[in-house]
Amino acid sequence: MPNNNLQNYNPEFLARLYHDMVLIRRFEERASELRNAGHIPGFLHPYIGQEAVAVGICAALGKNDFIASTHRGHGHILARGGEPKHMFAELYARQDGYNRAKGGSLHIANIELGIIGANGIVGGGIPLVVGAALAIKRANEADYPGTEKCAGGVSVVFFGDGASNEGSFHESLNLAALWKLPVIFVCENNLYGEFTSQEKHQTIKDIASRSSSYNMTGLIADGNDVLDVFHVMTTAVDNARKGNGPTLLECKTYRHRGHYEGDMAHYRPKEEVEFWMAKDPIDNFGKRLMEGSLMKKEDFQTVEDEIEKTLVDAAEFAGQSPHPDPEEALENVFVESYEGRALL
Ligand SMILES: Cc1ncc(C[n+]2csc(CCOP(=O)(O)OP(=O)(O)O)c2C)c(N)n1
Repeated sequence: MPNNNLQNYNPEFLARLYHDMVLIRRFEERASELRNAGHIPGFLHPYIGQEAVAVGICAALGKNDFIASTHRGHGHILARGGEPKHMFAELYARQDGYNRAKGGSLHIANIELGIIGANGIVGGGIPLVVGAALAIKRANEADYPGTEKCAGGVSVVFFGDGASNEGSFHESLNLAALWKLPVIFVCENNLYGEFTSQEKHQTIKDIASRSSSYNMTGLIADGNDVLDVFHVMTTAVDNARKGNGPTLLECKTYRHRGHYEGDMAHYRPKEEVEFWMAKDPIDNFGKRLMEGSLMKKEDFQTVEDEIEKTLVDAAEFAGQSPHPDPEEALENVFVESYEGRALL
């Protein structure tokens, strides 16, 4: 069983974790610049500060697994293998975006990568992964045609502390526990739901404690320590794959920026921000890799240079991608007919 000790891991794996966290951070910084330069319409919800969660969780997943994401989802998609060029194209609302401009920043989905959708509806992804987990369970039991491809998989949802107050959260945990589904509910507790601090929107400190209402395993990880997240997630994934049912995994973390791009986040005390900035997941993991002689000073620059090139190329690709044809607007839109009449 892996743990938090660097020496227990393959150096390439550790370097990959570091790389992926830096990729997410630089992607988000560049997205913010591109939005301010007028290339990206709509809201952006930066993931900066929470990178260790997406990377640690996705590193414990395999090909047959599913994730669902949130309005703050770029990090999840990148950690699951999303390509920056198709992500920027989606953010630019262009044809080469993952969803041909129909999703935008908040709704990227890609079934090939096992991403069943990011979601602008807070808590919206939680019931979706319960459905995916039911398909996995049926596939494992081989009694339901069409589900073979997801056999052996697990289903994972990311959501925030705010979402853990919603009905969809409680209903989903209840059903997943009752049916012993292979789901991991990953709560990224960044201490704020929009502009409201956790103590002003719920009475509990540990959201993982809500697992006890559903007779479900609850675990807590240091969400700013990528190895701790990976280690705790591995336990949850093993349990789900063995048929032992779901886990509520709370990752304690912090977003460095405001709720969305442009929010100055004046509602946060200075000391709190300083405390969490000192726990920066990338700086601290980089220091550990240096101290453990797993990366040298020049290796960090190589990572930065490679990512810079990827992002410059990706933004250029997005800028050159055509705008979608208005004729396509109603493609992929499904509406039930009413008394035999199509509604569209
Ligand atoms: C159902 C629903 N209610 C309200 C909103 C408006 N809203 C957008 S983000 C957000 C806060 C979500 O907080 P949290 O779940 O903690 O996620 P975080 O933003 O911290 O990542 C709210 C209330 C929404 N998008 N959907």
